[in-house]
Amino acid sequence: MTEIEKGATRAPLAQNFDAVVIGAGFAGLYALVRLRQLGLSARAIEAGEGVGGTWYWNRYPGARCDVESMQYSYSFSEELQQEWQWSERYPRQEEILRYINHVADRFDLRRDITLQTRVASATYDEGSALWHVQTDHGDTFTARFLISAAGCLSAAKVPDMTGLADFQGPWYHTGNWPHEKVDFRGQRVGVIGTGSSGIQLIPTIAREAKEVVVFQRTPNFSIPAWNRPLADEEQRQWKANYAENRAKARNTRSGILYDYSQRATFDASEPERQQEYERRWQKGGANYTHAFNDIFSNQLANDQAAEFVRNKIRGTVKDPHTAALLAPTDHSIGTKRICVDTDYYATFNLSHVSLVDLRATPISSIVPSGLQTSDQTYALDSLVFATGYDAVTGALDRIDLRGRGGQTLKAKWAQGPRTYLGLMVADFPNFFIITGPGSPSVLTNVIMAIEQHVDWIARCLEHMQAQGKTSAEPLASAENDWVDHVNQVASTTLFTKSNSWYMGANIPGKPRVLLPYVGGLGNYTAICEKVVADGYSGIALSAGVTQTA
Ligand code: NA7
Repeated sequence: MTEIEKGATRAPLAQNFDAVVIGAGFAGLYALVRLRQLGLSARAIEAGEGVGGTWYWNRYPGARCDVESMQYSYSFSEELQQEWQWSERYPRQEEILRYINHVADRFDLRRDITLQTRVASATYDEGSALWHVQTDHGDTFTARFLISAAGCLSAAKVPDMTGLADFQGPWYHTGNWPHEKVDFRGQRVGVIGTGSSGIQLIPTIAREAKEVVVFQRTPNFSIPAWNRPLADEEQRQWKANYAENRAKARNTRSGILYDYSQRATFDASEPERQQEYERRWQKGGANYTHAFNDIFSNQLANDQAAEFVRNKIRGTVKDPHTAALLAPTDHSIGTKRICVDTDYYATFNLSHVSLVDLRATPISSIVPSGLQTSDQTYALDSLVFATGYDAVTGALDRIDLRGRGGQTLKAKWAQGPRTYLGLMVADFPNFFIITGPGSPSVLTNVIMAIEQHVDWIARCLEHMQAQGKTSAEPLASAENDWVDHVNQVASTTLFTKSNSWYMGANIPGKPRVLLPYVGGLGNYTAICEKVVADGYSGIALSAGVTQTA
């Protein structure tokens, strides 16, 4: 089968594979590479018209990765990492999408991908020990293994707002942006949301639009990117030491080679602290939050790092009232995803850009001519929702996914996700999740996390092949222990105190749980390795159509 099968008019397919992979972003593509190496047949099912996942959909003006180009790329192929040339310190969405398309071609992956198709349901059949997968095209696939590469930030969330259907102008969500250029020239544009996406988009749109009104519920901390072209010499140096650099990165907390300080905040004098914050501010990027080693665990330490940024905001934004609104005081720095920007705060000095504080004057409704808050109606030609995602669990929640006894994953996770290592779920045999809840996922350079997960899954499947096993399923006790461990580590940090999407707090009714594992990628990898060394401890490996005890 080939990519030609994409498109709304094709006939439904029915076929058996060793593995069905949900999604063809970074995770899905690498899963295909590894499954093919094992000699397994596999099919990735992808909703987009092209590969790329999050980077296929997130085409909004200013979209850029907040991990540097030389690190935000696959490490599994030395040839690939040597041959690809990045152009800027932080990669633009277009460049990342070009890269991922290059990977799909280079490794001849397209023949195993069905595009423009969504997995609607996946049901484990205990009789045959196979997964039955149905798509929105009426395809029926069976597979022994079901691998989710559905992504952590792929279920875009447009808030329920009365009147949106009657809005006269166009509206957009950053996570589902049109493929053709949106022309904002001469327009009055309303932007709702000031997370990473809004913070990247607002300065970019402001260069074009006649007027930009930013509707802010919660301000976020943002560090300048100081983005710049990547010098040939800098790339050459990276590439000369790529293998070594990647190995080091994999052992860090976030899978990124940062300058992680070993010093506690109050071991430094006040002038030393200020000097260190300033040095990192001038360097730019999320590395700022590693200025001292206790920023995520000690409230007073965090307050120091946060106050430095608030002072920068006050020093940049000329109107004191706007500056005060932009300076976050409701959460600790880093406990909501730190943003990395180009000219974000300075954009509010432009006369055609204004900020509306939704805490003081909440949105009442969208009206045909614009947006109404509790005190005013704003006339707008177009609206942008930079309102984020049902993160980490949202993409899987949208699939009718059923394990033993017809139990849905949604029901199992009703009080919060339960996994073993963030990778597997009890009562869902042979189901693997790449960067699932309870794994480091969104707290890392996600490509490093993806590679670690896919490699682990591939080794598990290889082990099963060698041992003549056909079923892998975590023990309920192992899952319980892992969930307890994830929550225990979370409780030692400041993350659990913030109303962030890391905590599911942006989705009404979502259980309040720290979704990623905060123990760090290096430590997490060591735990996964120990599980392997102990003969896949916590996992029942069996042959035939047997049930776990
Ligand atoms: P985020 O970080 O979830 O930001 C969403 C923003 O939208 C945030 O400021 C929200 O305010 C705001 N929001 C959400 N719903 C509403 C409603 N109903 N009314 C007003 N404002 C709202 O999503 P992003 O796309 O920016 O970034 C996601 C990740 O992608 C990012 O962390 C990077 O990892 C890449 P709130 O804070 O909830 O008050």
